[in-house]
Amino acid sequence: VLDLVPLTPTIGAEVHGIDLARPVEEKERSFIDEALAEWKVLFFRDQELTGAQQVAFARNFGELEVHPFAPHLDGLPEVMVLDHGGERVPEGAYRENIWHSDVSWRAIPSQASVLRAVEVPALGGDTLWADMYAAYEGLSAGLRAWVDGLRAVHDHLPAFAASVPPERLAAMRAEYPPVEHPVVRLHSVTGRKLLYVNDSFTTRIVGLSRPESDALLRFLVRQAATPEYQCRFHWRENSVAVWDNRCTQHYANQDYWPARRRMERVTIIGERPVGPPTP
Ligand SMILES: O=C(O)CCC(=O)C(=O)O
Ligand SMILES: [Fe+2]
Repeated sequence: VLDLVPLTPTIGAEVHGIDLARPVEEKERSFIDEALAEWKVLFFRDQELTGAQQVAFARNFGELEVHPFAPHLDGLPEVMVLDHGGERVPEGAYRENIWHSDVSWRAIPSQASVLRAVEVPALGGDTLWADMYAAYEGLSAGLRAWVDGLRAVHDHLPAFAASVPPERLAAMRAEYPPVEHPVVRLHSVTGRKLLYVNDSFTTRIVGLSRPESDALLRFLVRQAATPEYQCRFHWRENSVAVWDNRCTQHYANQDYWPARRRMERVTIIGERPVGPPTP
């Protein structure tokens, strides 16, 4: 029987009583939909899944994304591979250890992701998620009213510059130029407002001077790093996390070097972010 155990008062819940390898029944799908809307990230333990089964599970929630740059499984372009280990993280390199919302540099960022742990270090390698509704609601009324009407530029270049050769980076930039999104986003399912700027990919607030933009952005992106807004998950092999990529940000802790950690992710396509109506 389906059962849910929250990890914190607002974000993160472990779900028991479902085998993700089997076709999902309608009542299970609506349970997951409702739980995800409320808890923003769901965790499932002991899910032995092939890549194809992970793809089939994720398809229940929408069309799947193929990441334009990341490595994937042979013959399964929807299964992105995150495999780190052996080497110490090079200075400035991006190992998902900066707070972010996945591919916010796309005009249509992801709706949700299904991430499975394939190989985990004996210690460390936890992932943290932040509740970006709570981050928005934690701002003062005066600041909320101001940021409600702002837009910001998102760009993959600063995050990937240190780990991608310059020629390749130029091609990526040409194919995915910077995009603009509202600083405050309305969630299409819950209708709630959330803070939609992140430390990895948001580069500028539109209409402000450079120093104004830098100062405000630094303040806003730091909200995801507030412990009160977070949950933290310790992985075991075959643990699965499903997160709503609209109202959460995440951070993969890189504390396990020189051990290896391998994850596989299937991602569901989202929609163009929409801001609150102008008053
Ligand atoms: O490896 C992780 O725990 C999360 C990595 C990440 O940022 C992602 O899968 O989007
Ligand atoms: Fe990510």
